[in-house]
Amino acid sequence: MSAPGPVDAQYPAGAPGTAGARGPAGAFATAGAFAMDEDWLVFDPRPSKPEFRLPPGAVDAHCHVFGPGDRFPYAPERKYTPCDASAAQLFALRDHLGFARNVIVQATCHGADNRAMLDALRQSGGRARGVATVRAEVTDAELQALDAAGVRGVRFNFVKRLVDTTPRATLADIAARVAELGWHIVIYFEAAELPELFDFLTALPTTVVIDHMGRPDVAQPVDAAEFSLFVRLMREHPHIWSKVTCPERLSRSGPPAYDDVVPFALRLVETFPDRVLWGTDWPHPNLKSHMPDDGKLVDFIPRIAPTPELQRKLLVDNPMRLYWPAGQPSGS
Ligand code: 0GY
Repeated sequence: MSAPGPVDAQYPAGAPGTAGARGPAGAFATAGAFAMDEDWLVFDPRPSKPEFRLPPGAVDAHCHVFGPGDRFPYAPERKYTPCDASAAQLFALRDHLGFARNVIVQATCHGADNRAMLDALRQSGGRARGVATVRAEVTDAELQALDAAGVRGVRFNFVKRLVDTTPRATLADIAARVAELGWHIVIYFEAAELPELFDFLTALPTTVVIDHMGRPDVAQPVDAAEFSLFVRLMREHPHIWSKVTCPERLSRSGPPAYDDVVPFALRLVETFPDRVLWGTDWPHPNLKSHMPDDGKLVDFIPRIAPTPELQRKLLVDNPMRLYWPAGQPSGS
């Protein structure tokens, strides 16, 4: 970790609605009271305006807020210290890209201290839902309070560079409790872990949403054993969904086309059109090779969801069913 750099420039917004315009405007910061990691890549402060027009009501179903560290300190047990990435910056990006809503996933740098995410939900005026991290000791009253604040899921993280291991029995206990609230479980793991996790995932008592297609090795053919197991998991278990996210994280061929990720995401969108979600993953933690232009990430969507119907399911119908089901007031 190093001293924070003077990354505080103001960026003028481009002409709204202009292809290639740069925005959103506003300062982006370092880690406030903290020093972001020396090799941390800061999100693009002026993403382009996407050429792809998102359908009305589109949901960015995977994004995070970080800090600001001086208000919402990073967790002592964190494995990285990011740059600050505030709710205001996230909502400016939402508007710039043309999304209507966000699903804010608790990031591991905040551990099980959900305050930054909850503050963002409050600021969203009902236009964001949350996925929390909770520990075994969480009380029923605390879970109820999270629910009232707009949390609809918990995240179990198996990526060893991000978290220390939590015993499966503890996770199963948490899963049983949140299932009673109608929440789902978001799972993050590396593809190599799937064989070992398979039975645990299929036994979970509620909807399971897997991050980033289970992180396939996209250098392998889409029909190779590794990704075939992931497809089998979804085919045989209708409670399992996937986020078709993070070409920038998975690609070896690189930006802006991320060609090698297309067959994997396309396979899931076409095979399971009612169980896929899409999100930006802003502010893109722990990328080392490059920082994506979020406008170009949106332009990737029609390559993996080629028809208006698939796009509407991916971006509107599916996330709305999971996070804003009919009958629940949209402002709560
Ligand atoms: C992601 C991916 C990563 C990090 C986190 O919570 C997190 O720290 O999710 C990663 O480093 O791969 O989904 O944002």
